[in-house]
Amino acid sequence: MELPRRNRGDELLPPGELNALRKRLRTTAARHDLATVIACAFDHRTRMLPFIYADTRMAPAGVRAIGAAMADAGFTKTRIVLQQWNRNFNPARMRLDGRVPDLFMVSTMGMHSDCALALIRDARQIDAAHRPLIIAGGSHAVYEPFRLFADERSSRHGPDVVVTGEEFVFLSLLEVILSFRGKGESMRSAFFRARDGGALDEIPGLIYPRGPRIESDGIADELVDTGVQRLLGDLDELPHPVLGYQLLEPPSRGEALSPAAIEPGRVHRHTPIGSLVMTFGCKFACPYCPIPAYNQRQHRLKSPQRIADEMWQLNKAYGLRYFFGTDDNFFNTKSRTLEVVETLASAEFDGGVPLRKKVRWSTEVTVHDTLVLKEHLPLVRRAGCRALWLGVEDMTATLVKKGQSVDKTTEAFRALRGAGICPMPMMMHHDSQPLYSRGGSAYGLLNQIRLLRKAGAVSLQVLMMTPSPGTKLYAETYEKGLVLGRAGGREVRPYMHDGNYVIASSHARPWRKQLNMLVGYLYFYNPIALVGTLLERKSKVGIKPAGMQLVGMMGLIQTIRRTAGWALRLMFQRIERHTQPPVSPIPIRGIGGAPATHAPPVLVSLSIPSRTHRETSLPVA
Ligand code: B12
Ligand code: SF4
Repeated sequence: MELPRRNRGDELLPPGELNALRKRLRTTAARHDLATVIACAFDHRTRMLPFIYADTRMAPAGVRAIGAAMADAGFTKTRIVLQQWNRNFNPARMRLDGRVPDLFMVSTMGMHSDCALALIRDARQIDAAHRPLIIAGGSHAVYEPFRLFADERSSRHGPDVVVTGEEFVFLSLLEVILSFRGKGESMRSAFFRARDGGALDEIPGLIYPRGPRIESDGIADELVDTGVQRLLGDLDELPHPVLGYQLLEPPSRGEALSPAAIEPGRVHRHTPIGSLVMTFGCKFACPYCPIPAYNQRQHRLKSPQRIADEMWQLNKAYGLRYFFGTDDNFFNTKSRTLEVVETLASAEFDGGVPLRKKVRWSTEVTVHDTLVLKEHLPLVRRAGCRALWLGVEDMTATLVKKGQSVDKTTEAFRALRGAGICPMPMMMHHDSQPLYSRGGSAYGLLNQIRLLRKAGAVSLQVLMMTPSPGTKLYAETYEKGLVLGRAGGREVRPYMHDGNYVIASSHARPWRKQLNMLVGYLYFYNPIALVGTLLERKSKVGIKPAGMQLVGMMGLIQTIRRTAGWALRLMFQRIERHTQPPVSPIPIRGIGGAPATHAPPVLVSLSIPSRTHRETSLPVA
């Protein structure tokens, strides 16, 4: 089920609303000496292709954005802890400025949610008198917030509140709590008073638990959903990302926090790639993708000048040289893209130093829009772009139709290579695609990989079609009995929802799909291909393809190590399947009798997700 759309014309915040809120908070901050820890949940079992390097060497933008919003408002006693770098961090032992923090926040994607729930459980061990207010957010909170309360391992102990939105929602919540907070009162106590006064219900984008035992032992009887957030339209109103990087906890094996954040001069060593928000949204409407609905069908933008300034400031403050745009489809609008790349190509700072000499960037686009911008690709390169990730999915458009075809993909890849930009295809393997197809057909996985390599692909991503929460296809995939719950007694946990495991399939032999992905990677990343790329190193993309081959081969070893066991279970052991999507064991309601906007597609009282499995004889694809 997609996130519902707000009323037409009411999707976006009025211009200036976030700026005004930031200004108001700055005047309040001096009266509240807050200490805050923001943790980014990361499940190390997800470390494999195709994200093996980017997953730990790029400090995620979500936690940095929330940290930047705190620092911008004047709450500089804030620390960002990445489980990517601090896997033993234990919130029960955290001290900042010599005390237990006032706020403990957790950001998580769906596949890292086991770790997020463990962090929340640990934080709840702090005695009630000193316990921080616990807030959860991030993409898992956006699409399936109820699961943060419905975990069978946490027996209904969740965060105090979940933010299903962005900076504006979080800062509005903070403002309301601070307006209730008495001198010396804890943030938790002020939060409960704000909740009881009905003040939270005025902020769309929250889910909070209620029940007589919430304050003492955290057990929820119901969840209250305040609705779908209003989105920020003008991204120039966001706090500057330079603020977030100064809050990063240094990597360590310890459980507690270090006395200080990473020194600015060392930031680029730990996070050599900086993720950067440039645009949000995409004009397409692929049924397996939650992005258009999340963005309320809007395309949200930062001005070209602001993007240039952010790159420059981040380079100056931290030595960051490589950026990855968090765009859903950077080329979405031609005129707008041209404005950005023209500005980046010509921007100069500090009395004439060209930005393009200092920074390089990459991002995500579509094949369709790459062709629309074909003649401008040399300008895109002059603007500093060196690689573009493209959702090729299935080149023959059998699985997904968004205007791609073998010829168009080949044309787009050749044009990119011709301009000196690395094309990085993202493919989706699916039940009806064979490993190899005969007779000149381009349908098979290996046939397509071969075509992509010939067209100039520099890296490869092959993921199995996996149901994504917040999409039209999500509930249906479960209801059709395609989603696996267990194989050979091993339960499918959230970390396996990363596209690397076959966890949704109607194929008679799903293990084949698992092995197909490995064969596909092996066909692309191997020593012979490495030699080929070295021989071609004088092309416009230089030795980048050889570098990607090395990263790919290392990542492939990890991928085989992690997923081969699952293939064997699929091959030899009994498979159990889900018959319904994840449910909320806790009832969830909207405000004033309205239906909950973030409720699960099926609401079943007091059932436990892992019991929704059934054994099947497998339907044949
Ligand atoms: C960049 C990116 C990546 C990078 C991440 C690198 C990094 N370390 O940062 C890479 C390429 C590695 C990656 C990989 C994957 N990704 Co990805 N990725 C994105 C992308 C495009 C941008 C994320 C981002 O930085 N956004 C900008 C920041 C500012 O926004 P944000 O993270 O949403 O945070 C905001 C709010 O959520 C909120 N918030 C966030 N945290 C918190 C915490 C608190 C306490 C509060 C109050 C608020 C809050 O405030 C923030 C500011 O507005 C998103 C799509 C999107 N447009 O968001 C997908 C997305 C996050 N990825 C997704 C997925 C599924 C994956 C993969 C599994 C691959 C796949 N199968 O598609 C892998 C997982 C790899 C791994 N081991 O983690 C999904 C997650 C879905 C889910 N339910 O969680 C998303 C949402 C795309 C989608 N399908 O919709 N990804
Ligand atoms: S083109 Fe990509 S971002 Fe756009 S809707 Fe399709 S999958 Fe989502």
